[in-house]
Amino acid sequence: MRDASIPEPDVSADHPVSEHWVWTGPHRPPTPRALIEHMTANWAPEAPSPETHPAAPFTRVRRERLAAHFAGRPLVVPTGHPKVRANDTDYRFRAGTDFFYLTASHDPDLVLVVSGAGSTLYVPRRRDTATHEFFTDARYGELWVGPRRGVEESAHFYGIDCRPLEELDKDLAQLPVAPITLRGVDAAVDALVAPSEDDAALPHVLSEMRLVKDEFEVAQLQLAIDHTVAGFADVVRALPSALARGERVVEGVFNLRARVEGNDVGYDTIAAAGHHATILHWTRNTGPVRAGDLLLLDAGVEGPELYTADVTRTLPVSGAYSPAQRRVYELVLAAQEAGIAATRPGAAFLDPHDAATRVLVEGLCAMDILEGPPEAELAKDRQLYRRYTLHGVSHMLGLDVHDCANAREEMYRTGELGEGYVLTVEPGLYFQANDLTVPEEYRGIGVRIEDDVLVTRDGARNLSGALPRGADEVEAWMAREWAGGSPALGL
Ligand SMILES: [Mn+2]
Repeated sequence: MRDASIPEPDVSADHPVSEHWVWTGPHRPPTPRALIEHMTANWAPEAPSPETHPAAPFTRVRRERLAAHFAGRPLVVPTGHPKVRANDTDYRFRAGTDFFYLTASHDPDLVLVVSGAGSTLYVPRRRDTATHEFFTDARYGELWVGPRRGVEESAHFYGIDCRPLEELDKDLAQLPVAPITLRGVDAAVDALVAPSEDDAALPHVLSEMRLVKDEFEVAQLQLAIDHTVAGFADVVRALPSALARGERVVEGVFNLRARVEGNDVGYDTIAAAGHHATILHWTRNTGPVRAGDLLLLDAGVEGPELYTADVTRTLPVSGAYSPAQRRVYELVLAAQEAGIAATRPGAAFLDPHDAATRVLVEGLCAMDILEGPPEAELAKDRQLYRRYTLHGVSHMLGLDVHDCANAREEMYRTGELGEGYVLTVEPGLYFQANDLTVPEEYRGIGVRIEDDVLVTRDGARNLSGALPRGADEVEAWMAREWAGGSPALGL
């Protein structure tokens, strides 16, 4: 049993000391001592949970590898705090990616210290039934926000030594060597630990470790992708409602699947109908969905362990591509096939991009949108095709949708692909509605096709291959979903 921590009356402020009243915080009215005593007594004891986190053996290996990289020098990795949405309401907390990679803990405010001697997770003390904050603190009190794992519970669940967060300050001051800190995540930690010239290396090393996905990560990515595939089918079934109510339906239906199956969406859903498809980050999703339009849906479920999918399909709202839509679609599909075929260990990261771009440029020349010949259009000092292709073809995928963003250039953009990397292959063509360089029949058409690809020992595996991709397959799949009849999500 924990001891009740009824605070002493606050004699430092302007409050009268009273044996009947307790001041529990600077902006709170006093609380009757009798009420505190009543609220902190006579609760049934908690049964300890025998559960351990399935990622615990993996996070241990990651921490050991990270410690070895820095020869055992202490490393401080915070997860950060909830972010304010407005006034006194916060967004739901989402753990810091690097911290989560090393701990699997979803809890806010924690700080991990990795060292050669072993790692320690600093966990805030609980505001449970033994404390007055249990009911006086709307932000942390467990009556308000539900139980949290404290020091003992976290140690068992995550398989790591834990200490009270309140001891972090003192423990850091006693380290024999100055630590290296992951900065920019937790302002309090940034202020607490003196800067080191080695701080800059830590984000690079963490991002580069995260390039290669272990077995747990690949399974979690596949899970997120499978739920995403189901979410795309949900959207197809909901298209009749979208015709009435617009893109909001598309976003809402996909995001429902994401919340039911996973943590959330991995990024804001892009539900872009008609010419909105030519706006790369159309996330307002306030427009209409019209018969005859294409719907570009770029969306990913972030799974329960925070790995996210990132998939795009461009669907004919009425169930069949028009001849002009189909020509653009099939060109983008051919580019994507070339990109996936170029994805293998030892290939340059940019090989899928270059392979897909070549196909797009050949097609744009054949459509008389580019003058040609393709070789001349591809020249580094020309690149006019970028008016229509707009973005790169690949990025790494994992805990972050644009994963491993702090990897050094030579390990990522100008580096090579390795076994265990997961990346997107997502060429697109975007013909703005007012683009006078494009034949009229193509104006306002935007097509992107995006899949999530695992680099294997001898090639690549399309983890999102279960979602139809060929134009005929997409049309047949939409017809099947509609024949199923039910707008319900099958949840
Ligand atoms: Mn993407």
